[in-house]
Amino acid sequence: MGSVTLRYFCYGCLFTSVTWSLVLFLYFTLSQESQPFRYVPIPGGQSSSHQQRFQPRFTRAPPADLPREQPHRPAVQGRKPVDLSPEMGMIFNEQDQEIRDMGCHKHAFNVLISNRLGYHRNLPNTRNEKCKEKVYPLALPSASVVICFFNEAFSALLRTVHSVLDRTPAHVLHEIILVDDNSELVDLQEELHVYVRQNLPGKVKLVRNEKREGLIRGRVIGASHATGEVLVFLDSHCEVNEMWLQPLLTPIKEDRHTVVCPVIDIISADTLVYSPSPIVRGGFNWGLHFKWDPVPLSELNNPDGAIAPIRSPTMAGGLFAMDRKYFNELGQYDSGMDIWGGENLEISFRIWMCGGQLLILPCSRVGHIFRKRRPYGSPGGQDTMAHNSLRLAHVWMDEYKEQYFALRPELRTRSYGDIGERLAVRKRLQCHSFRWYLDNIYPEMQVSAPHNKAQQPVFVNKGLRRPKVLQRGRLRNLQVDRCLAAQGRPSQKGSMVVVKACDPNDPEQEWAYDEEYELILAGLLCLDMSEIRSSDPPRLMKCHGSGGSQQWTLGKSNRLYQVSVGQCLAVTDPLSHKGYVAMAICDGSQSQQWQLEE
Ligand code: UD2
Ligand code: MN
Repeated sequence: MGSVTLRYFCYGCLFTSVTWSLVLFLYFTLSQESQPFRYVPIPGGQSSSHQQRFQPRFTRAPPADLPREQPHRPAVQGRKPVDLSPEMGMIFNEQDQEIRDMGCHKHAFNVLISNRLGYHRNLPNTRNEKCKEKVYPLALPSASVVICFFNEAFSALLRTVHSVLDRTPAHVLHEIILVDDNSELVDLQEELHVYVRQNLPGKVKLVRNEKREGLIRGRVIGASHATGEVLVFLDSHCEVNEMWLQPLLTPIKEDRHTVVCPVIDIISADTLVYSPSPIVRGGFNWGLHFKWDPVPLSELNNPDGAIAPIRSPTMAGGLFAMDRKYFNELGQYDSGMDIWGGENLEISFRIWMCGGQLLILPCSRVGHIFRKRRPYGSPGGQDTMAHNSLRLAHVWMDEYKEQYFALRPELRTRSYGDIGERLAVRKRLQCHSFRWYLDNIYPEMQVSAPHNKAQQPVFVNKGLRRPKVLQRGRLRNLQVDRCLAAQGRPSQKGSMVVVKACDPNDPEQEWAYDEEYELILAGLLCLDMSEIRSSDPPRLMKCHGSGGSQQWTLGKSNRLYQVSVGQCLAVTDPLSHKGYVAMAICDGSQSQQWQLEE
């Protein structure tokens, strides 16, 4: 599982550098482009809008305009797109808490916010301005969108589907194929069936696997039901942005051996905030983990500059479009691969080595909820990433598989099933060698002597700048008249915080509140709230700069609201000298009143 953690770490690090202020700026100021097609609304739906931003209200009764949801079944939501507001994360009662905690456990993202957002929301326009000037052919190949899912949160899945219906011109959208990979959540199955029948007739097809196949065979099954000219694969927790499909279909129309990916924008798992990704391209390391790389200058050196297609050595895996017949000719996927992992590198190597090309289209943007952990395992508990990587190493990497084995010597003798059919694909297509791929497509890849250490992923954009401090001082609790400080040393990672007698001369009591809504103690560590267990107390952790668990709003109301858990910081037992604090449902009580004073 170590390898799996690394993979997620890669994602996390890439995105930490997207500054919160930029996100907010983009989110709240940029206007939307006109929409070429809208899904025809079904009359009678409720609508909701959220005008009040950054002034959370702290009553126990939710504001009337906040969409309510039932624990397991989000109400059929309004058809009018809503805006995300920070108060959507607030917890008003035990039911909210339960939805949030269950959602975190089952889906590893904030289902409370997802449900309140509903199935239609406005997204910030994250495309480069120059994209608006691009003209795409009216006649484009028709697309079958394939979405394979296992135990997906209903609202996230439906938002994925509706975002496609809302933002895709009808004439290019042939169909949407939903492949239920034998999900175990009963209400998901039943509700979805009813919802598709009642609200999504026509273009949306629902297929259910009789047993869990995993996303790789799942996608092949989805593709086998498709009849459009181009297959477009999406994860089940995405939101497509304006004009997402035309930039993808155009290069395929020009050359059907071109496989294309959108830029994958970031939807925060904690807050559901949609923010732009930097333009990067796909690579990998010798542990066979996908990673993002900076785009080499040679790629940016063309007349179209920032919006030109970028040749990418690999794809992230979840979001891409490919001519359907070409997908079949090229050998679909390796059906000996299970559940999750490795198929993205396998198809990337295959595309390049067997005569195709893989491009990222900066003018196509699709958001994806990046989770910090995968909320599901494999049926037999196996490490499917290792199994799948072994298969791809043995089929495609020739002598370079030694680079992998140098890092994973325990896998040298591990069995990986029959790869005869895959070797036959390679032979049939007369593919290049892996050496050719490295020399021509990924010359940046360092080939290390087998005894060298693992290559560390490249973290683009990391540590570009420190956010500006807005306010400094001690954080005094108004009820107990004591100040927030580390329980141990302020430099000790993981230390809890407590309230102590205020001392204006003690630098260890000085907090900085910055434009990214972080609270930094003594210039060292950030106040952080576990995203998985909201019952844990907040702790001091290394600042990660990506909001969520380290994002606090400190308004005029004196409440210290944690956006990621939707709760307020409170002194737990005001009469005790121990000074413990914890997160609690925001109730406006004295124990939740804080002042940052210089
Ligand atoms: C990334 C890819 C994902 C896939 C994976 C490697 C992106 C944005 N995502 O991981 O598409 O290429 O790397 O394998 O590039 N699912 C099933 N059955 C299963 C397990 C998962 O249908 O047994 C579905 C799942 O509901 C989701 C999709 O497969 O819609 C991808 O799974 P994920 O979101 O857990 O993978 P992710 O984004 O971490
Ligand atoms: Mn995903």
